[in-house]
Amino acid sequence: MAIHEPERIWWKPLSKDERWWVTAALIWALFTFFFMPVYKAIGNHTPPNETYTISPDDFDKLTENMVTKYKVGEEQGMPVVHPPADVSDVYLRAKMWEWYPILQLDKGKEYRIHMSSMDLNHGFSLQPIDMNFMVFPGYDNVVKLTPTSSGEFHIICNEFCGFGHHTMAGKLYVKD
Ligand SMILES: [Cu+2]
Repeated sequence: MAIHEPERIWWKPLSKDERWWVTAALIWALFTFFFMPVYKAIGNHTPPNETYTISPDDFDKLTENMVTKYKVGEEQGMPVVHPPADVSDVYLRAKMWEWYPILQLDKGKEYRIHMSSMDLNHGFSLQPIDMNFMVFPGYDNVVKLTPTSSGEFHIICNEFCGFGHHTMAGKLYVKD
């Protein structure tokens, strides 16, 4: 038993202010809850829902195949790949701790960017426009993307993936 016994009435009727805030919070929570599926349908930047299972080896082969065919240059040992006009499927391989290869895309053209990981979960984060997707081993996630501005973009990993996580930075070029 406490030295000073607490007051027995622990619940008091809500004051007018409290009632107002609880009501406002409830309305907001319900609104966001029901708006989620609506925004999934009408929003134009919802996450991809095209996914396949693929072994890391097979994905690696597809990536290497693309690199061999469409390589146009190299930056510090990292190939730069520019797929021709009739090719829209491109591959981006994530592994500890690199994004491979450097993709060079054309502005206004629609691409299907396949992403997969060779080891563990990574996070694709395109900067500075802040587009984010999870990249998983064993899955090929297809992101449909049409670049609307040209320039140099950076891909960082936003899912902690070990000692070299902070060095896991890639590049993406968009040409006019
Ligand atoms: Cu990573």
